[in-house]
Order: sequence, then C-alpha cells, then structure tokens
Amino acid sequence: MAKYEPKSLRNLAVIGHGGTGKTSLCESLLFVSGKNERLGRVDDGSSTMDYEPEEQKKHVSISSAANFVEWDKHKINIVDTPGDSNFTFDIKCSLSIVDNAVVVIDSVGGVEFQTQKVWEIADEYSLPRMIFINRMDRERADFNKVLESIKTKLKKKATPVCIPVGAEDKFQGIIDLITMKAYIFADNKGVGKASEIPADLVEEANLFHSSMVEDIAEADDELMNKYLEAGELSAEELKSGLRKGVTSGSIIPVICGSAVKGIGVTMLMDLAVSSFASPVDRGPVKGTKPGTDSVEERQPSEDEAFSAIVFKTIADPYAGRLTLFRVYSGKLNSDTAVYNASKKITEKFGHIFFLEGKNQKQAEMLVPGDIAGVAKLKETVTGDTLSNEKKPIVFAKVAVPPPIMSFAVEPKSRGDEDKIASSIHRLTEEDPTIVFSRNVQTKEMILSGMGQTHIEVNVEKMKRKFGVEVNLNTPKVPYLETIKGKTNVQGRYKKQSGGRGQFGDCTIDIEPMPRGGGYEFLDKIVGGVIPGQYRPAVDKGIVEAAAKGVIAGYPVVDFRISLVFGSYHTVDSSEMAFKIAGSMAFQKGVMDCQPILLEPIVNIAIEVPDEYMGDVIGDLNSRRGRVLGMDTNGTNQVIKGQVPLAEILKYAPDLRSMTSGRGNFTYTDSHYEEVPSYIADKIIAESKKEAEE
Ligand SMILES: Nc1nc2c(ncn2[C@@H]2O[C@H](COP(=O)(O)OP(=O)(O)OP(=O)(O)O)[C@@H](O)[C@H]2O)c(=O)[nH]1
Ligand SMILES: [Mg+2]
Repeated sequence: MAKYEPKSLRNLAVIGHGGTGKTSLCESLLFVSGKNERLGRVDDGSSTMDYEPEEQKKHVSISSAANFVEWDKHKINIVDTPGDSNFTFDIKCSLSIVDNAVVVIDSVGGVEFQTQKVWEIADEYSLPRMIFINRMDRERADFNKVLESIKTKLKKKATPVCIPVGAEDKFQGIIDLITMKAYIFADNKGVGKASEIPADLVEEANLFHSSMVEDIAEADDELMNKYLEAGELSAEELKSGLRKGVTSGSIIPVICGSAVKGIGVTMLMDLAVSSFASPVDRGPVKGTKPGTDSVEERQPSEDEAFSAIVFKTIADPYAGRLTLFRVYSGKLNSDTAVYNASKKITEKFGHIFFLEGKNQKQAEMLVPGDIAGVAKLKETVTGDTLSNEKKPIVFAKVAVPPPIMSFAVEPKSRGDEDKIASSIHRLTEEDPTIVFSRNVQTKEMILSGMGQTHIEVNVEKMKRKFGVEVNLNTPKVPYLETIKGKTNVQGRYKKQSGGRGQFGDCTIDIEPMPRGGGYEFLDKIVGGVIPGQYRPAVDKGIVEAAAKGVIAGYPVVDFRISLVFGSYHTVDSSEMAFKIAGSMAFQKGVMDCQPILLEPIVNIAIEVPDEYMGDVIGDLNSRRGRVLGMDTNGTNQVIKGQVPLAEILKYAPDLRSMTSGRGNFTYTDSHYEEVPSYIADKIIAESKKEAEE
C-alpha cells in the first residue's frame, strides 16, 4: 500500500436513519474502488462491515466499523455507523473522530427522525457533509421529494451536484451537473458510460446546473464577481468553489444513486477527494494539559508530538482487547511505548494496524489523520487520549449518557450468577452505556442500557462471547413500607415442649419517624423487668422483621421503637426467645399503625421537539407524573418533572413511539412517596399471591 500524507487522507463517517443503506454503500465503495473482490451484501450476511454475528443475523448494524479505500491517489477512511438510536453513543464516538460525514437518506422515506439526530451531532463537531440519496432504484423513489424534506425537516439548503436519470426500476444513472454529462450504468461495478444528457432531461439539468452555480458562487466573493461578469463559471472554478463551500460548511452537496447497483459511488469518492476536508484542512485540535484547565493545541503535522484519541474498544474473548484510535498529531511506529495522558500510565504498543472491517492490515507508521488499531492494551479505554509523555495532552471525551431502561437478569442455568457480573463487565469495556448493578433491596441483578434493542443485543453477545445465557424480566420496583400511626403492643413467646422451654415477653411503643429518618430503638426498661442481656435481642428481632416487611414483603422504614415493659423466666428465657417476642410484637403492632407503601420517585427531564410537547405532558400526567418546569435546548423543549419509577419502566419505547423517535429523556432517583391506596391494594394483593405460590 502506498504511503499517504495527512493532506491525502479523507476521514468520513457514513451516518443516517436505520436501513437507508449505509452499510451497503460502504460495501459498494469497497467493491467499486477495487479494494474488495466481491460486493458484500447485508441481506445474505456477506457484508464485511456488518461482520459481527448479531449484525449478520439481524441484518442491521449495531456497532461502528472502519475500513478504507484508495481512490485517485488518496486514502479514504470510512467509518460505517449504526442507524438505530439505541447506539447513539457509538455513533457519536465515531463522529467525534472523523473530519467529514456522508449522510445517507432513503429515496422514499426522505429525512427521518434519526437523520435529524445524527445531523445535529454532525453539527456539534462542525463536520463538512454531503448527502447521498440512496435506493433510487426502489419503487416510489422520488428525488425531488427528498430535496423538499431536506429543506423542511433539516431546514437546510442543499445543493444537488447530480440528478438521477430515471427512477424506480428505470433508474439507470446520473447526470453530473458540473461536467453536464450523463453516466449510464449497465452493471453494479460502478463504472458508468459517459453519454449526452437524455433529451427529456436537458431542461431539468440546466435548471439544476444554474442553481448549483449560484450556490457555489455565493460561497466565495471572488467567484461571485466572476459569475456576475461572465454569467458562467468553468468546471475548475466550480470545483474549487465547491471545495471551499463544503469544507467551510456553507455548501451541502447532494448526490444520488443506488448502493446495490453501484450507481453514484464513484461520484461519492470523487467528491470526497475533491471537496471533503483533509486532516490538515481541519486545522489544529484543542485539548488541555492533563489535570489542568490550561488549553493545549496540536497541529495536524508529523513534526508535532504524538497525540491520538481512542474512540472504540472491542472485547474479543480470544484475541483480547482491540483499541481503535485516531491520530491527531505526530507519528507512531509499531512496538513503542505510548503514554495514556488520561490515565497517566504508559502502555506497550505491539503491532499497529489499519482496519478492514474485522480484518487488519499491518501499518508501518501512522501519521495525523490515520485511523488505526492496536491489540492487548491493558488499561486504556474508549475516550482516553494517547500522547507523548514529554508533551502530554488530554482531548475532550464524548460524555457517556446515563442508561434509560433496565431489566432484571437471571441466569438460565443455576450457578451462573457470578459469570453474569464478570461477563457484563467485559461488555462494558466495549460499550460503557451498558450498566450492571445489584439492587440490594429487591436482590435482583439489573442490566441497564439505552433501550430494549441495546440490552437484548448485549444479552446475545454475552451468550456468544462468554457462554452465559440469561432471561430478561421487568425489574421489581424497590417499594418500602412504613407507618403513619402509633401503638403500644405486647409480644409474648412461650413454648413448653418436653425439656427446657422458651419464654420471652416484651411490650413496645411504635411510632413513625419523618421520611428518611431511619430507625431508632430506645431502651426504656425500668427496674429490670427484662434483664439487660435480652434487650438487644428484642431490637434484633424487630430489625429482622422490618427487613422482611409486614404488609407486602418490602422493608419497613422510618419508625421508632421504645421498649417499655416485659417479663422473663429465670430458666426458660433466652436471647432467641426475646428476639422472637420482639418480632411478634412488631408485626402485630405495625398492622395497628396505618401501614402504607412508599414508592421511589424520580426526577425526569424529557427533551422533545415543540410539536410533541402536549402529548408528552398529557402522557406524563397519566403516569402520575408532575411537571415542575420547562426549558429549551436549541429548538427542543425540555420538560422537567417528577414521576413514580413504577410508571416509567418501559418509558424508552413509549416515548419513542409517541414522538416518532425524536424524544430523549434522562432520570435520576429523587425520593420516596406514599403509594396511592388503590395502587397499594394491588401491590399488596400481588405480593400475597406470590408468597402463597
Ligand atoms: N433497492 C435497494 N436496496 C438497497 C440499496 N441499498 C441498500 N439496500 C437494501 O436496504 C436494506 C438496508 O441496507 P443496509 O445497508 O443494511 O442499511 P443500513 O443503513 O446500513 O442499516 P442500519 O445499519 O441497520 O441502520 C438492505 O436490505 C439492503 O439490501 C439500494 O441502493 N437499492
Ligand atoms: Mg448498517
């Protein structure tokens, strides 16, 4: 492979709504450029980019994959991203390290909700973009309708630089609006036959051409003057204007084609080479000196000190850990020690390689802009900055979003409990948005993530990679019990069976404590009616009974016990007997103290576009939630409120369908509140039923 200087590199991520043909487009790029001998297909599992078994089985991408093609003396690094919003963190990590994005939009569906989301992320990183309207060979394909949806939904003026020849099953090629030539494709090998513009398309092509020329002229004052004078711009001028406009973000070129038919694919590569930003065009990257706020900068130059950011980690049960990173400055050879500035440790690098889907191609040396991998690093994780120890720098990390959906996991085979924790730990190396916890109260193992698909995919990975099979259940809500009233109650335990008997007798006052007040035990025995050594046993008996719950099996909290009276027997009394007496008194007494159930309430923040606000608030009210305030974030509304945890166990899919996927939410624990009696009655009845079973 030829060596490429930073200015000959083009890094791009392929992004867009699910199923628009991103992976197929990458396969077509690999095939048409001559990198792959065969055209990989998602549908028959032969895709080199969707190489994970879960992807091949489901025919969807669940994780970003990197590859590269060589085209016109340039190396184009390609990162294929998933379209499912469950994997937005992974998409964001990929977008954070590329220099450009190809946004794939379906010729029928137009701009969809995830198109908008990934567009916003690309905005965050100020990425130059092009739009590829794919699947022009599909029934109902409509190029102009998609342009309209770009205008209305992305609120962007996009500039077609080609238009389709035909559509649906008659889609045969494209007209290049710069050269004003038509290219007609006979097979899927990507090479179109140059020909005159078909007569029926001449007028349309001229209209699109003029409007493209105007857009390009507008991006550059000099060109504008020329255009006003001459009324036309040369192909060379158009190309240089386009490059300026695309790299600065003022022009978004639109091309179209068909990934499976190989149409529009060479145009994509030509445009990437001619108009996308190289790592040098992107300029210096900012970071901070480790442990300080002082800003550091690195030029995208080989002469700078080395710096790179880790954007992905793959946990392979056999090959060990693979760490993928993007170089921002300096050079790197194989078999060197590299400083992890985020962790302040040194890692030994073995072979470095370029990624080719799941395969690797050994790399001699890395330069700024390279996307590469290394195996078996010990402590480095996604988001870490690698640098030169003498000139360390730390780049900003992509923030890990908090999980929004949880399931209780239980092993299919007994004895696998410990394996669950350790294998999920390995999975979190790859994907920090998957979270494992144990609920001490409900005793359940909890697997949390960004949505149902996300969690299910990880469960499948757990089975494949570590041989652990689990069932997913709706997690139990950690309810609590408490009391509202007070009482004075006696517990008397007496047993006479043959030899030595058992005798314990105590009288206690039970009263409520304020919420969060915990448990208090006061020893108010006078005159030794219960000897000192037995009194802590009463306390112990109460603590144990409270942990087990009285009305519905949930821990009783926030109450005070005063041990006020009792009696004992010199021979038959024991600690055990007083413990039992204490627990008897407590269980009886609680029933006389207006016992109630408490439920966890969470703080929730829901972000939705304006038009969904009414529905989302109405729904929140029906979930016993309350709105506490409103905020705006860009063009979105943020609804802040509180809602019982029990009501949002399946909120992720619900919000998704309510808002056509455009809503987001996060939540955090807040406090406990009394469960309304009509709901408490049901919970109590259910727990009774469970206890009987
Ligand atoms: N007719 C037609 N079908 C296409 C074209 N490109 C992709 N497809 C089909 O569209 C489906 C989805 O393609 P993918 O390449 O998996 O789409 P994706 O955007 O990578 O999907 P996710 O990664 O799951 O978001 C597959 O069945 C492809 O065969 C095309 O140009 N024309
Ligand atoms: Mg895909």
